[in-house]
Amino acid sequence: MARPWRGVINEYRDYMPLDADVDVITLCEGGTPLVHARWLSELTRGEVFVKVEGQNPTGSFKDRGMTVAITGAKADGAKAVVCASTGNTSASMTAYATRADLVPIVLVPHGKIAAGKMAQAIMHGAQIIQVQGGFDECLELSRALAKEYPVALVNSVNPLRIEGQKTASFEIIDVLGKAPDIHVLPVGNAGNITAYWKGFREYRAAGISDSLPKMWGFQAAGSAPIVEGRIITEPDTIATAIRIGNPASWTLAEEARDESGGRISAVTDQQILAAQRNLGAKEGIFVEPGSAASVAGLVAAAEAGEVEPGQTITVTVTGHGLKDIDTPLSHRDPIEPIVIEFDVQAAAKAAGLE
Ligand code: AN7
Repeated sequence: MARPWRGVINEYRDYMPLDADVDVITLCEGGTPLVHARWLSELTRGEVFVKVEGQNPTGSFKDRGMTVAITGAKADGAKAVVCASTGNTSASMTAYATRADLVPIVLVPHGKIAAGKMAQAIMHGAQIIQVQGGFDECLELSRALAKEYPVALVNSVNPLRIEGQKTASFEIIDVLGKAPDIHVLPVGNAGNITAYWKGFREYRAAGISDSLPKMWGFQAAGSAPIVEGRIITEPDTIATAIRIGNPASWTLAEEARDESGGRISAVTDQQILAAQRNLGAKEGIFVEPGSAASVAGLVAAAEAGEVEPGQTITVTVTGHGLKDIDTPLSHRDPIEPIVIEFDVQAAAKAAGLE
């Protein structure tokens, strides 16, 4: 019998800055599928694989970092934890905090987080504070609370978050047997691009892989501070997960881009919505809008002739589509329901079989 997956701390223990006897707080996160993508492979004339992070316990990649951050906070004797969030961090943090008996305090932008993510934090028993402002203001408040009160900050400015999230790179190399030529992902607060780059470098330093990918990051056009080289004070995009105007890991993201010979570019909301639809309809993978930014970026680059043929490309899709069903449904033609009587012929007719 195959042994069960034990979560990213236990699977990658040698790469974790934790004491050997630490009490590991885990939901068995990680070990997510790397799915071959036919449509994207044809489009790029390469081999494209999608890293489906929506398969994590709370439906996003945040769980990889949260297991480490919460394990660390608990070991340090914390009683309460705080985070700012566009939604997924709060869903993840509240789940792990409750397992560790820590009080979760969550600051989110008022009216700007997807209903599914809000439901998660509520069901995990959090105190949710809605701030009149965006993510950047929420992060500023969270930092201040952690500085002045006995609460531990678990946003990705906490280095333990990065240590956990880097394991996605390990998994990609473990499955492919090599590093990809290009790795593509969405960029918001820029913790994840920083973490992937760290993971790819650590595996090469350990001699497990012998090359490094180019890091390609994509921001939403209305919230693209790194692309534009300036803080965006009123970021705007339907992809609320990455609606961030002043990323905490801005410089580290630029380093990942420049050291790898990669790029960070912008994609429009229309491109994001189209990529989300196509990934669902052509590959069978339903992701949230923020996650589709990576796919939208790869599609745009391929269509512009910017992808050399014959490359191995991995694309992270960061969160599950079910977290936000309102955005994609409200941006497509209304679906007329077909209602029939209890009758085989009526069903056959409605299904277009006769
Ligand atoms: C689905 O939950 O910032 O560049 O507070 O939820 O590492 O910030 C979420 C970010 C991409 C961007 N995709 O990652 C939060 C939050 C999804 C996300 C990102 C987020 P980073």
